[in-house]
Amino acid sequence: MANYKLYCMGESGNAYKVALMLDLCRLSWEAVWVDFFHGETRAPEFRSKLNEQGEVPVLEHGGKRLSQSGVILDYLAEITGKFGAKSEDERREIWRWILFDNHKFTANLATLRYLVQFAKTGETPVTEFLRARAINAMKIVDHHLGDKPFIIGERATIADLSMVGYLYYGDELTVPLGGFVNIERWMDRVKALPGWKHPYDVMPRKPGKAAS
Ligand SMILES: N[C@@H](CCC(=O)N[C@@H](CS)C(=O)NCC(=O)O)C(=O)O
Repeated sequence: MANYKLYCMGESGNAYKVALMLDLCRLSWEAVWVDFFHGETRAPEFRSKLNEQGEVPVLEHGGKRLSQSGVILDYLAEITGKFGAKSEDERREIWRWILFDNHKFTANLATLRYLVQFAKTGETPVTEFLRARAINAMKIVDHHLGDKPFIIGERATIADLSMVGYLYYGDELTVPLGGFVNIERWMDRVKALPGWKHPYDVMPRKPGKAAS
């Protein structure tokens, strides 16, 4: 029986951040598919039983139930001793980037992808606004990675797993990744970590699109 239960769906980059960490740490886990596209995260039962914030990922482990990918990553880093901080300065630097990720990087990329890819809004002033903000955030990250292989320096941490997660959805993001050379190299470095898998290969998708 798996030790960790992750409530997720393949389309969720935020859940993928946690799935990736679980796989890179070789932890035994099972995915519980959440029917996001039919409103499960908005249902009273989900909010009362799993997460009052109405979001995946949710991780259950050892009697604990955790949400917010950054908090879950921090929890797993503490338990495994992998991909975490080795000093207080590193801890602050990791959180500085996870907060930037949640506020500006993932936030804009994910909302843009949702509108164009899943809600099929077509191009609108809102998608233009979000794409411009996503590209601005990507410029900041690309510049930051100009002189270091990973977000806080020489080794991968949970800050990388948080920030890179959505980027493997590629064309679905409707943002040109091609111009961001440092980001592309960074994605390749994370991809080269033993245990890496694409999001659609680790988490179940909507019916008819099961994980391979
Ligand atoms: N900051 C949160 C964001 C989580 C999030 O936005 N999850 C999305 C799926 S990727 C969700 O469950 N949304 C449900 C909804 O908005 O109804 C995290 O990092 O865990």
